[in-house]
Amino acid sequence: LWEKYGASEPVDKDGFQKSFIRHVTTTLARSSLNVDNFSAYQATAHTVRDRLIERWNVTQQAHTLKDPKRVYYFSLEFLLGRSLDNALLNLDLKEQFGEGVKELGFRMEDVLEQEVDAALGNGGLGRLAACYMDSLATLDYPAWGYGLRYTYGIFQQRLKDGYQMEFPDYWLNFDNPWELQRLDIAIEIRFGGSVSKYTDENGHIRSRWEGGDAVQAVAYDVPIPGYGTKNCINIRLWSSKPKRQFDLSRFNEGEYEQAVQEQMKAENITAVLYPNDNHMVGKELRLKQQYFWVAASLSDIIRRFKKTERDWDQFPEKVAIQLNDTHPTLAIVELQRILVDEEGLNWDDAWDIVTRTFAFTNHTVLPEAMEKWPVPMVEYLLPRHMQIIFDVNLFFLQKVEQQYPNDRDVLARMSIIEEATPQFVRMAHLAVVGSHRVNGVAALHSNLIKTTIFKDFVKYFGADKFENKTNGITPRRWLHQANPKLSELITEALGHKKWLKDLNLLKNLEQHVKNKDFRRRWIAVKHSNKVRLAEYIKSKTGIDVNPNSLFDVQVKRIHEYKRQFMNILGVIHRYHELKSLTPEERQNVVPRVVIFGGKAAPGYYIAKLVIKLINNVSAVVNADESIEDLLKVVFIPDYNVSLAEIIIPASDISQHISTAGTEASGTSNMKFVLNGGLILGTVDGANIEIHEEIGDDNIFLYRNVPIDPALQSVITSIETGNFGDARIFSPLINTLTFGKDYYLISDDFGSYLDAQKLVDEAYKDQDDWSKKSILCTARMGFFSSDRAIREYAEQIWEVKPVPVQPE
Ligand code: 26M
Repeated sequence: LWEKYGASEPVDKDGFQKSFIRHVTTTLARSSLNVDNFSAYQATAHTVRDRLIERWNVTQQAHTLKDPKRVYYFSLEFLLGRSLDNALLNLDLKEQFGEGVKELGFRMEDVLEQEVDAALGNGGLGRLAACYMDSLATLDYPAWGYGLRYTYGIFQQRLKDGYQMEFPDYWLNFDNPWELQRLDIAIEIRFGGSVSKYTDENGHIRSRWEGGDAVQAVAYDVPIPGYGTKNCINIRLWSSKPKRQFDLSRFNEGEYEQAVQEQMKAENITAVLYPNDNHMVGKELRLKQQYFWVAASLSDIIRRFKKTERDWDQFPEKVAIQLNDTHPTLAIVELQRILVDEEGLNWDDAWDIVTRTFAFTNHTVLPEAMEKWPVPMVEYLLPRHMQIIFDVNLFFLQKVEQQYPNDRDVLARMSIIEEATPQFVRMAHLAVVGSHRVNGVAALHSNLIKTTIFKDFVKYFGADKFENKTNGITPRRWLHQANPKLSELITEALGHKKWLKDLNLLKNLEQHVKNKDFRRRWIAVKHSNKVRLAEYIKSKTGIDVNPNSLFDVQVKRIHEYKRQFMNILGVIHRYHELKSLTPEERQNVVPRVVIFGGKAAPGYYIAKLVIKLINNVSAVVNADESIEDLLKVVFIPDYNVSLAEIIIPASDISQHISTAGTEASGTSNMKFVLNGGLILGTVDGANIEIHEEIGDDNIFLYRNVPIDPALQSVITSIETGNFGDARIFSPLINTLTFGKDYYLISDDFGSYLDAQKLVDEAYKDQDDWSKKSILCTARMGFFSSDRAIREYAEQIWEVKPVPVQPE
């Protein structure tokens, strides 16, 4: 019967329509007269979901049979965005299903627009995890992601009077076709309680963690299809629920209501994504999230491992766990606890298994982003883990002392415990000590961590433990999906689609640079993407922008180190200059549209003030008829993955102007260049490697030089009240003048303006610009996340692809 009825449904146009109608009728319980765009989206999504589930089953079955070493990517954030278009393209169903949708009376664009983003991440780190899942699936790796299923994703941003307002992102309001609920997979997670000692049958003294409160972790699986393969991997997201059974004594004591109230608190754990990017907040609930997540994930992995009845010492030969930043560091402690307390291994054997299992990626050197947790808080929530951390530290420091006798300073510097009042646990130190590999995310950053925050550890463990894995992005979403016209042009020019799986093949575009017609078509694609963005800007902000202008874009989280402030100061300077030009001089000006987008953490006062300044400048400049189309300033609200897919392909120049040494990598820089946009940037993060790949002529990098007088007149202008009430901006101005100007805006302003002049000059020669643009795209092969994932797989995880057999 399984053979007779279990075959998958056909994926042609007819098969699609049949399934669509079945889902409208049964899943949505609607009639043919009652199908709006949203219902059409749901029915299409469910049809695709069915296909995904088939692949998911086949893949997981193949992996179970083969039992290869698997890799588990632990990330508190997966910033997936929308799934429908991506799944249609990766499964190569877009054409058939598109026709099917059209015949049913809908436009595919409208249908795709209905989907809400899965925004379970803040920015770079979360989106990187999503790109890596796409590459793991595409390259046939036996991989799973583990994360949390937040009820509320990153907040929605709206503007009121130029100020950021935050609104809850209740993304599960309607059903989510991209997840499979697994009510059968529910794991109890304990908090609090106490530790008791006992003597086991061999006379060894052991510890037992008892009491406390327990909640349940319920699994939700998100299938991730690869491109051009049957492989479909899984992201398992945990949701917190009350235990099914609760404290009966409470009932007996007549405290039913209170007992129910207690249970309801369980749901808080996975309620909300913390909206801080590159900033540590020491909230107890955040620590609970971290433990809840790693404990559930490890228990799941261990259950899978135990089915094969292997010895524990083979665990690292079957399991590689990658820690996406320090957020999952407690997994190191939890595995040690399970091995020692529950499985009865001795400490050293257990620790050897632990360190061979984990590897750790660092994403930042900013001091305020380094995770550290107060010892009393850890002790209270996780008493046994706190003991283990102290023991790990003790044994570690004993070995350090052997290597450097009588050097008390080195012990204090390297200790996992910061000796303050109260004491703190330094999660980065714990992650380094508990992993066999540590990596940074771009060449400069990886060198920086070796010479600064991890300097002592490099000396102690040896340099081989520390590696670079330059970030990458998936060309499927960030070119093929976001820029279909450019993708088509590239495929036509190269004569194949293989470049989507082997991005180095884009090199062959270089030979088309000399073809005038190709250049013309290349520019035409960029222009149509700019028209698309101009329409979006008009519809959301009411601002008219001319698509013939130079589109200058800075979209990313708002943070002082990223220096959106410097950008807007530069815009004010440009505005002043424009106003002083004679009519003849104006003839020579390149019209510009300066586009900003990005969220500020809700508690980040200065970042929010930058948004307000941008909006005030926008209001003044856009209303000034005397400068016509020569300058427009736009802040696009609620920047997210779906918006990035519209903005990035429309950019002529984008800004990546962090203070040197602060942006670990940046990944949007790669997305812009891949889409034929040039970049204006500082010598920082992955900008350096992008420069190496694409060459001097195709990037505008600038270096630090001493303070510039132009900055003073801009500041004076704000202080005079030219951009609204000057008083509200004084804290922002103070960061430059009274403070330390920590992010060096004053030092870099002059050279920044010089670089902007070069951009204007270069843009005047449109034909030459088109050559630069083509070369940019052609030389971006290195920045595919496929390359990055292969490096991780071969050099850190030692996992091999497991191709899923074609049916
Ligand atoms: C930590 C504690 C409490 C609450 C939130 C956090 C937290 C959340 C996100 C800390 C950092 C978070 O993300 C940092 C991040 O996105 N870093 C970026 O990582 C990218 C991928 O490697 C790099 O390209 C960026 O340069 C880097 O800033």
